[in-house]
Amino acid sequence: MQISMRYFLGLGSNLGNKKKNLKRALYLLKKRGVKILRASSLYRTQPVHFFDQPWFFNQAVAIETSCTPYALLNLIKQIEREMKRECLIQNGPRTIDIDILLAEQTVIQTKKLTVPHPRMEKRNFVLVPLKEIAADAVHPLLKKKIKELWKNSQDCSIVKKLRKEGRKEKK
Ligand code: PH2
Ligand code: MG
Ligand code: MG
Repeated sequence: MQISMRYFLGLGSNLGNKKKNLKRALYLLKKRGVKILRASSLYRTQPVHFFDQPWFFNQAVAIETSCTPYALLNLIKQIEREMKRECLIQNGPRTIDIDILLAEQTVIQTKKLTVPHPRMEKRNFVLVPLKEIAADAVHPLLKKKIKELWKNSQDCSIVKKLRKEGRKEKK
């Protein structure tokens, strides 16, 4: 029997066709045997850390895989490479960014990998999509639910849910 693990990933894109990039990243994860359990809506988000760049599209997904955290990290790096991610400035523009946010209650703090993702509790662009699919998931270090982290967030950056295509906006 193969043991599988559940993770939450954060995806972001602010170069090229952002919606298509997020879709392709999920497709490539699936192609490599990762099961997508839930996917949040897409959110248009104001850039943080490095301001002079286009707004991002961000999304959170819940996945299941037999990969260990390190194997998953390698798989993610392959996908980022395959999508020709170029990221010349730290926190700067990129076609795709896939981050491991949570790995159940696992805590990893090594040079190669930090889980839960550092600073996730300080970023609206992570908390809002994650809250949509995992409001009650618990951060293993802060011992707080995602919805509580969101309530306590000091981040003022703007996060807007993307309107679904084809649906008319109410007047
Ligand atoms: N990613 C960053 C830096 N800043 N800002 C937003 N809104 N969304 C991101 O995904 C993002 C960011 C570095 O990974
Ligand atoms: Mg990253
Ligand atoms: Mg990131």
